[in-house]
Amino acid sequence: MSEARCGTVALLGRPNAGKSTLLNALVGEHLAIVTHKPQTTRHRITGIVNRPAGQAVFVDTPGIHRRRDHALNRRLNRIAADTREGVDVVVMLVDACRITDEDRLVLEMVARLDLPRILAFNKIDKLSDRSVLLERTSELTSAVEFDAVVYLSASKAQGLDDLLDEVFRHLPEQPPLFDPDLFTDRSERFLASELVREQLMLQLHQEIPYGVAVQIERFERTDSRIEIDALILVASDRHKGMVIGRGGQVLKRVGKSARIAIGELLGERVHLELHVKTRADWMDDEGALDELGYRRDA
Ligand SMILES: Nc1nc2c(ncn2[C@@H]2O[C@H](COP(=O)(O)OP(=O)(O)OP(=O)(O)O)[C@@H](O)[C@H]2O)c(=O)[nH]1
Ligand SMILES: [Mg+2]
Repeated sequence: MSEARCGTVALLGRPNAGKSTLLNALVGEHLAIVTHKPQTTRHRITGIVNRPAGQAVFVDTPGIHRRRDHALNRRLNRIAADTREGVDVVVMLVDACRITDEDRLVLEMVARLDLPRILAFNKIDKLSDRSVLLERTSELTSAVEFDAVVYLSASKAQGLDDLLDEVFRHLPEQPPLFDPDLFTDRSERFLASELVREQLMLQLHQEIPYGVAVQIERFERTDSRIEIDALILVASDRHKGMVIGRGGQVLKRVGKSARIAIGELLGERVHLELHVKTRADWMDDEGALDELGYRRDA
């Protein structure tokens, strides 16, 4: 009988390809935030997947994109591009419905990594005609050699075992890196801040969601619940007004949905207080970006 395998798997792809949805489907928890808006993920997030074959430690990354308008956007690309330390396998995820210039940018990046590569087409549930996959597969695999190609739907949990089979085939034989009871290496504080940001991204419009960041100021367990104070940073006073909303309605909705999501993830009762503060143009302030943890080495 062969020994169990274990290793780290980087998920790379353009914004909106479905990387975070895939991470959540593999782990079975709402670990990484997901929205229909591009550039939702801003940090590397580890999701630990245990199977009889071994342990695969997936790393979700920010979408690789062409926007260069803020220091934040440039950092997001670097966070993704620098995901190679300790990585054993790279999965390039594409939206099967269309291949874009940003996918080609990811392809160039993946080609430079001297690692086993898997090409994964996501969202196949949206394709009425699957014959287009042949052409799209040959476009990408003629540019770069892949060790395997898989087709899946992250949101419908289809094709996940095919992906895992290929992943485990390329992982080294070694004991698990993490305690099998863990599903991430991220702290509860971090997960809570992200679930607040997810609601802000979903409930705000146009450019405002991109100018919002969340910091947890207090995270305390009492006998009966977790008490959390979160600070929402916005880039201007105008945005502050929109985050609060008329009569505080927007903030109230965000707070309620985030409280429920945090409670579900952590399996405990949660009390959540939200505060909003303007920090002018923080997305272009390198000091603020460091403080908020948007670091390449994080
Ligand atoms: N129909 C369908 N939609 C999907 C699938 N996977 C993801 N989506 C949707 O695609 C959108 C983007 O998903 P995310 O998981 O946030 O994408 P991402 O690659 O993490 O995006 P960034 O964090 O911005 O880089 C969301 O609206 C998802 O619900 C799928 O398999 N099928
Ligand atoms: Mg994401």
